[in-house]
Amino acid sequence: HPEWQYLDLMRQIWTQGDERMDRTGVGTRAVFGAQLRFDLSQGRVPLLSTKRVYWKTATREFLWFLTGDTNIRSLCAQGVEIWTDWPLDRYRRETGEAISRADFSARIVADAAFAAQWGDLGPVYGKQWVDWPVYEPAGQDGAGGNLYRRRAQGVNQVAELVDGLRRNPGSRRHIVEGWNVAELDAMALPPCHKTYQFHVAGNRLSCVLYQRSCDVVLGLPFNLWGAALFVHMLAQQCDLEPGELVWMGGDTHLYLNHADLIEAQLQREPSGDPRLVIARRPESIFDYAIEDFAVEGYHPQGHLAAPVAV
Ligand code: DHF
Ligand code: TMP
Repeated sequence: HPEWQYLDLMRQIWTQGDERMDRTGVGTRAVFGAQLRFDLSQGRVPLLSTKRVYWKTATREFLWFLTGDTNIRSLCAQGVEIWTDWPLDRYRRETGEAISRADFSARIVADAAFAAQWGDLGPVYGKQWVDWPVYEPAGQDGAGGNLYRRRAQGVNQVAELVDGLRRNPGSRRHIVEGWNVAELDAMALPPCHKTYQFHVAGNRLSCVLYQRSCDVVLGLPFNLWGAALFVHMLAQQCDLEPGELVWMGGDTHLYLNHADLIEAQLQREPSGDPRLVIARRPESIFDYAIEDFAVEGYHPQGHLAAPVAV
């Protein structure tokens, strides 16, 4: 079963990883450099069966990236709270107010001005994917220095990807990049799933995802799902068949406060063969809605909750 790859990686990190302190202060065990491969043919998806993964939440996050939005407001309005902790942390630090996460999220939804001030994550995935900034020369200042103006519309990497896959499938340049070096400082978190490269062989569309930093318990199940979803959507839009997902991790880690979940999940055995069904073929890659997606044959074992390291 393909999920053994995930469990084997988890076990390997847990038993042999290097224990080190990390940015969040929680501490991790980590390996550097890892690879997983998944067959995506016939609707197959790398959706874990050894715990319930909220694939609709992950899908809502992915569709939010495609809108270019970087504010958590529309996620919170849909009941998706996976990004709330970072703006909440900033709000608490800067105002000293001891607001609960639920109250913060409710205020983000109710109050547009509050959301504009406190709900934005900076130029994270969505912004870079569909509106990577472009600067053009705009004359000189009084001292003879060059001036630049930001173009109203940046590069839509996703639109160009679809176009490229259709026009020139054999290209080795089908890349969506999140790592905008000049803007990292303005992001709440620099991108983890930073590079997606696509490849067409025959009529099969495959993807390599490079993830520089990976929380194997909370992040990876969502990231595998997101990448697989991306391939299935692109294949549909470009009249290709989904091929393979190759996931590559840089710092691939387990947080020490996930010990109970890890011990429990490593006792479980994978089963089943879930398939993604996309109900219709939208006009473009930007026109999918959550209702368009269903998963058949998903019968996971129970959810295992774990705290997220902020
Ligand atoms: N920071 C860290 N330390 N790990 C992450 O995985 C992570 N992921 C981020 C942002 N920062 C991060 C964005 N993605 C969850 C899943 C994905 C995600 C953030 C959080 C999460 O908490 N998942 C839980 C609950 C999901 C829910 O209640 O909807 C899970 O069990 O899957
Ligand atoms: P870092 O920026 O210090 O590497 O911390 C980011 C943490 O978030 C790290 O544990 C990896 C995790 N993460 C994922 O695994 N997947 C994701 O999609 C995101 C946004 C974060």
